[in-house]
Amino acid sequence: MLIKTDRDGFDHSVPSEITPQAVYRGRRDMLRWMATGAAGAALASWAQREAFAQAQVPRPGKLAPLAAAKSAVAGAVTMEKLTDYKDATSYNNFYEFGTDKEDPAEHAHTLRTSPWTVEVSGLVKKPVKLSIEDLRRLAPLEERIYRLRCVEGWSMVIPWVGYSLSKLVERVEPLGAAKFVEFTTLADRDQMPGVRSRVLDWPYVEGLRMDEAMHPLTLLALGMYGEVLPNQNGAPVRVVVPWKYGFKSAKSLVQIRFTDRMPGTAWNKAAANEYGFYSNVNPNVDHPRWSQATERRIGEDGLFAKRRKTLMFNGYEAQVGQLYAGMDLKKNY
Ligand SMILES: Nc1nc2c(c(=O)[nH]1)N[C@H]1C(S)=C(S)[C@@H](COP(=O)(O)O)O[C@H]1N2
Ligand SMILES: [Mo]
Repeated sequence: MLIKTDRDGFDHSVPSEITPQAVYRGRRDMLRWMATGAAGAALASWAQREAFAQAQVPRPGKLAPLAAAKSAVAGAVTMEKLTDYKDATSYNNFYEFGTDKEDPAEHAHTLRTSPWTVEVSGLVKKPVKLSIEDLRRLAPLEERIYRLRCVEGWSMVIPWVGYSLSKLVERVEPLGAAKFVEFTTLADRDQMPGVRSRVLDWPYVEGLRMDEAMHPLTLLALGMYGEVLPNQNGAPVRVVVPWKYGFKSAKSLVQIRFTDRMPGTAWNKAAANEYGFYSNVNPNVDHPRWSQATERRIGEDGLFAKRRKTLMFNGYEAQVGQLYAGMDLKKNY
């Protein structure tokens, strides 16, 4: 069966997604059910999409499991084919472990993820230090299937486990003066060989405007593929901001700080004319050295594989477009 998802204009041939229905309905019943047209209606329904999404997430069985319920947040589950776990864990950007895509998978085993604390501080009523165990308990864990689009022109589809960052923000009660959130990630030479090089001004810092941080799609991620995060993907805790270029999704967080000033971010400091604060995925605003109009989906990279069209806000425009109403996105790149 061919399912046309008109949202992004791509056809996805996904016979495997029919299997769960077939399993619980039985074959004859299934055929009758499909003939009535109910199948089509059900396919479009949210519940059905959820069931299919769940069925397609493989559990790699490599790390500790992290149970999660399907997310009910609008836009939090894309139906696109998942990136293979192997690709998602062997083709990474994590400059603390080196600048080659293979480096994080090769070197990140030296990262000690336990014990781990995240300090939440700055312009808040209730600053707090939280262990990873605290963070896992802070809110119910959800599975979110997000596209992640790197500024370099490739993308993946990853089933993350976590909850909206807003849950943590609400807990610390930001003051009215708090306008931005700054994320600081671990920079330890002993555990992270890449930190000895000067490619970036360590620690790796990222930031969001308060309304971006509070948007339900902004995820505090503790796992992926139903398990705790692999080190190379930012263990034990990271953010994932699906409508922004991948570098906004800071890995291995140690501090979350509320401030009244726009934080200086690692990539903006490294090349201000190439990487702005907002960094929203935008096919209409080219990077100074290359186009952002298309992308290569990891796993589709055969000789004849077509590049995909990059979508405004990475396909999350319906959910986040309002945040930027009236802003010149060419200036605020
Ligand atoms: N601390 C830290 N976080 C980081 C990076 C990094 O180098 N250091 N790279 C970013 C970039 S450029 C991308 S594309 C994503 C990649 O996430 P993934 O390896 O889980 O796909 O992580 C982001 N977070
Ligand atoms: Mo990236």
